Amino acid sequence: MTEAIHCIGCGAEIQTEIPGKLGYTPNGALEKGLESGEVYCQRCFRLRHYNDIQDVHLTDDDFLRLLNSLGQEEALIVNVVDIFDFNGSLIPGLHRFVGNNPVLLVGNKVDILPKSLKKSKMKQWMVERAHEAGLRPVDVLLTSAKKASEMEDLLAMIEKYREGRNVYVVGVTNVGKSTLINQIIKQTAGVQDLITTSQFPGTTLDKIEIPLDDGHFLIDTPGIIHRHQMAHYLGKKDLRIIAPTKEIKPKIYQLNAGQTLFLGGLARFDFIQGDKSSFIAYVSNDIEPHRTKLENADAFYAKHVGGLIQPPRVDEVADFPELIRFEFSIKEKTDIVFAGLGWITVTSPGVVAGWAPKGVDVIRRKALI
Ligand SMILES: Nc1nc2c(ncn2[C@@H]2O[C@H](COP(=O)(O)OP(=O)(O)OP(=O)(O)O)[C@@H](O)[C@H]2O)c(=O)[nH]1
Ligand SMILES: [Mg+2]
Repeated sequence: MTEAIHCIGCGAEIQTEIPGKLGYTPNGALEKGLESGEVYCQRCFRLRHYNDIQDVHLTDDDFLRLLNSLGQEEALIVNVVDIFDFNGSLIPGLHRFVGNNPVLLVGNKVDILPKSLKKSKMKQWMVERAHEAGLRPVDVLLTSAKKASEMEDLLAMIEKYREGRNVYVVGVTNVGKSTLINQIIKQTAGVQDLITTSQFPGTTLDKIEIPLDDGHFLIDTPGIIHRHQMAHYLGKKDLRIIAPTKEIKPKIYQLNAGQTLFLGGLARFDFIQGDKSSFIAYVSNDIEPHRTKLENADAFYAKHVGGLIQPPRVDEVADFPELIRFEFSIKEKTDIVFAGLGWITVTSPGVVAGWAPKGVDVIRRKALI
């Protein structure tokens, strides 16, 4: 039997039989790929050239099987999280899966956080949250895979902690694992954009092994998809809007009790009780907040969602879940986080409510900034 060929872009096993199924590659493309030494499947080809995503289904079981195998091997685990969506990008139970292997915690996408945020404070905050989740990272690093910042530090840390072992890069979908590995490949081998990346969840489909110079491997892995994240409920065009690509400009609002702030039509924030104070919205610059009276908010939403307040776009409103309300009593400076969308910082005591599409989490956390 010949050895299976895997797509260098997403890791899927290449097959030439069933179009539309995982790993499908037309015969001609396969031959060309074999000649050049880089075989890409049709899905990767479309994604890379036309930014067009073809849905395939990976189950959480596949992902858990992969995670389970991590504890059975001696390796360095690089856990990448999206610092814009920290809580949403922690893998539940990761500390149990990795066994005794060291974990290096990498907070990626630092380029979109406001510059006013001190890196040392951010790292400290990440360590605290990791400890709460039972994870004891050997070290913490902030990176921007997109801007290629801190790549030398990352490489040095990987070398320091891997001690001649394989390196597994793990994390939930869309945190930037593949983009990060592409930067490493670019720095060390000069090859650009080898692995397929995209703004859609579920890009990498199987392990991708990149040889290191001592015979070991740097391994990209598919990310688990968190169903409670906003990305799951939006169309492709809206996804582009909610994922911030540039440094977030915080928007400050002076609100009185009895006022409501809509984040596009995606989420809603009610200030129910408390003295007039400042509220700071940290969401993609492309999402426009709208202020209304709390007593009119239901009617306002029903009338304007898909129109004055978007996303969702008008043709997606019908499929968009209703907003569900979570109430919080605030004592200290707190962030109300809308999973995958961003957060609103509440600066003084009071009672507030956060609303998100049914299925999406709204949580509170100690203020980050
Ligand atoms: N702003 C910003 N965006 C980033 C950064 N790194 C990655 N991205 C973007 O995040 C999206 C997801 O990147 P990927 O590298 O495909 O993410 P992944 O973790 O490999 O995702 P899966 O393969 O689905 O598990 C892409 O649109 C990237 O351009 C970063 O440092 N900053
Ligand atoms: Mg990937």
